[in-house]
Amino acid sequence: MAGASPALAEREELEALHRTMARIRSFEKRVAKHFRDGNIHGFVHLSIGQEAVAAGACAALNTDDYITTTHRGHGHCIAKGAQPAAMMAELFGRATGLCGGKGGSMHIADPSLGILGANGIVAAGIPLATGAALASSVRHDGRVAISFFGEGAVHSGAFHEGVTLAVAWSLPVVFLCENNGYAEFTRSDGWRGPSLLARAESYGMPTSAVAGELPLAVRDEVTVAVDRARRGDGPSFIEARVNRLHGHYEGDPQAYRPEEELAEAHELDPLRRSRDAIGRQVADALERSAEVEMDSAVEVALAAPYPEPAAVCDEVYA
Ligand SMILES: Cc1ncc(C[n+]2csc(CCOP(=O)(O)OP(=O)(O)O)c2C)c(N)n1
Ligand SMILES: [Mg+2]
Repeated sequence: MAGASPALAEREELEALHRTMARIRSFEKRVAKHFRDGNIHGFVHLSIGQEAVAAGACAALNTDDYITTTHRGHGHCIAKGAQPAAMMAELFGRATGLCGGKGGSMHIADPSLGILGANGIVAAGIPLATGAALASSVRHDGRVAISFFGEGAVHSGAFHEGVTLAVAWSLPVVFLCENNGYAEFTRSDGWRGPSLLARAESYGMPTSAVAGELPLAVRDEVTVAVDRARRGDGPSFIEARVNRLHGHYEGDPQAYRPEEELAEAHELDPLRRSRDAIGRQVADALERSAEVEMDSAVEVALAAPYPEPAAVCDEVYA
């Protein structure tokens, strides 16, 4: 707000970030319930516990900037502006879904908002974001791309290829790695050789780490990388350390996780932290409004028709 004191401005920013996180959490709580009840088919992977990264990072972007995301992408899409009712309809397989009900959770996309897609293939969004950044650089249109991915993705050839090209051509892309400590059911601290950041640094781009439960810190760190990319100074790599509070997929009982570790992860729940920062009353109001919005998203989605059988091959390219 023009003329607002820095403390007031920061408070308003924190509230806006809490609102985004609450919307993501409410959306995914409903997805968990309807998956359990058998109303959603296929696999769903929730980002409960990781909302601050989506909220903070997308707050550093413009509407026409790009993102690519992963199998765990609901939060990134909501934070980038996707309509929850259309996302929910997609998960329920309805014709009004963002992909006409044919994609589901792992293929949510909305190109009109620069959301180039969730992706069931680990690391596949990295070269896509690099490609979008190449298009921006050729067109000189000032758009920046963020690629969200997990730490499991850095073992993939697609990571190496995407990052190498982005550095070589100084492309406007931010590689945002959400390190939640697990790739499926395997702890990620078992690899030999250099650390994640040292490995990323070896490609020749700036790297940094941020506490992924603090949305304002994420926003500030990502803003530095986005500004750099927009200036034409090339890509950056950010590691956001986060905690995944649910299983790898819904229904995963997480028997492989020690109880104390999960308890510590809950201590770092970003919404809990943020509630402390903005106060209970404000947080309650924001969370209630998110619940109402997401109840309505479910209601609208459930009332929508399934795609016509005759449309089964429409928009299918392979
Ligand atoms: C190319 C490829 N290999 C393997 C898989 C199976 N798989 C799905 S998610 C996943 C782990 C990903 O871990 P991470 O990148 O850390 O993301 P997180 O699930 O922790 O968010 C794997 C191996 C896949 N989908 N695609
Ligand atoms: Mg992981």
